[in-house]
Amino acid sequence: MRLICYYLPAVIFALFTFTVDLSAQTNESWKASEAVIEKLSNNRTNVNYREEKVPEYVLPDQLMTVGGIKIKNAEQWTESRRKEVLELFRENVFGRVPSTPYDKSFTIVSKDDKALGGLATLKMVDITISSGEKKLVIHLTLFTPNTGKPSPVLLLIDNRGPLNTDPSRQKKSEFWPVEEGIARGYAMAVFYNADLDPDKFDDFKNGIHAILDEGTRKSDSWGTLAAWAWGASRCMDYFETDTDTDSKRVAVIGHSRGGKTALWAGAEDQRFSLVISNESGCGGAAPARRRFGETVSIINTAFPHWFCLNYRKYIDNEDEMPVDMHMLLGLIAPRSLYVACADEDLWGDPAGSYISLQHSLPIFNLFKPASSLPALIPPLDTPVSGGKVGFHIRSGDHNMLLKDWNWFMDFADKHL
Ligand code: GTR
Repeated sequence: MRLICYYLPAVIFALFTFTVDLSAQTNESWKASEAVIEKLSNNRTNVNYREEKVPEYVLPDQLMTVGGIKIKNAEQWTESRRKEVLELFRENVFGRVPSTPYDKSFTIVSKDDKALGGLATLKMVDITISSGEKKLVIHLTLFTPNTGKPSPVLLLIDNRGPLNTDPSRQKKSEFWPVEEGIARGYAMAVFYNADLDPDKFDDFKNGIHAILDEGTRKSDSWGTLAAWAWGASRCMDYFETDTDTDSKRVAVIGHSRGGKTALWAGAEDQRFSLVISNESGCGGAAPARRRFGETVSIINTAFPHWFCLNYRKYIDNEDEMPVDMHMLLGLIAPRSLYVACADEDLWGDPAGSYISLQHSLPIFNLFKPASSLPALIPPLDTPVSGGKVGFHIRSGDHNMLLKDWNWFMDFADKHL
């Protein structure tokens, strides 16, 4: 489908940003290091890491309906355009959740109310999804601070395997800093994405697909990222039943493929009041049209199971997408959104992720309080936030570290 509703301010803004990036040699604004560009460009000669080689592009108008009506207020957004944009992402990027009925049940498999030296309660919860004879278990690990009242929750979509999220806390990883989260008053929750669907191209015959998919696969059937996002919502179902957690204050967090998933979970499920997406890149916060770092072509080739089949229509054809990722970010409004990137992770397009966030502001600003961001990309290791949105670029490589979490929690302190 071709959108004719491109608009002039977006062109001016894109040109302005392009100019800014080229001239942003000062300490005031982040710019990728030449050494990193060189190294990455040598490693993958067919990938663009240079700002000056970003093609001209025009982002779709997030506030113009397919029928050509300009959205002017929050009510119009919520009642018409938001639903339309959500459908466009289901149809063209992530795929649709099947409507197959299912049952779910929660079993607290173990409970230790003296975890972390008595500071927290640890619950291991089995979330069982069943349809007829078939069933699947999502293993949720949940630490809640022993404060005697419901706590806000930071729910991590773990794409790195259980070794990073050891409930016994013998093995600690900065990827999931439970002790620091509990000390700041947060319930720390995690589930392993592969419980929903193994991270491989296997014809959608296992995981939740084996339970809920019916008939032959369609061009808009859900992919693996959508299955993981659906799993985050089932964890939310559980939080609604647990008096140690405050289900009105739950953040969903993910890194990289988990960051793409967190964004989609927050778009699909408005019960999440904060979304934190770390280095989500292509298919996450980075605009497809910039073709910077990982592209629609590369991601569909390397990870053909992540998205719906329709997404392949945009391989080397990004300008025909009826959406771009600023609109995915806008689907989080009026809730809170934090986007994080890493200096050396040009594969994930930090500059592009900031551009997306800036272009999502017209959606956030249909609501009060107003959201704003500096015109220039902020300097390294300098979080910025305004209204409902926040952003940082951390020094170093592709990862999610305690430093990132501390900035996430600073933002969450104000927004959860
Ligand atoms: C890469 C992939 C990225 C990102 C990353 C990760 O190989 O190209 O899109 O998701 O993996 O999840 O760490």
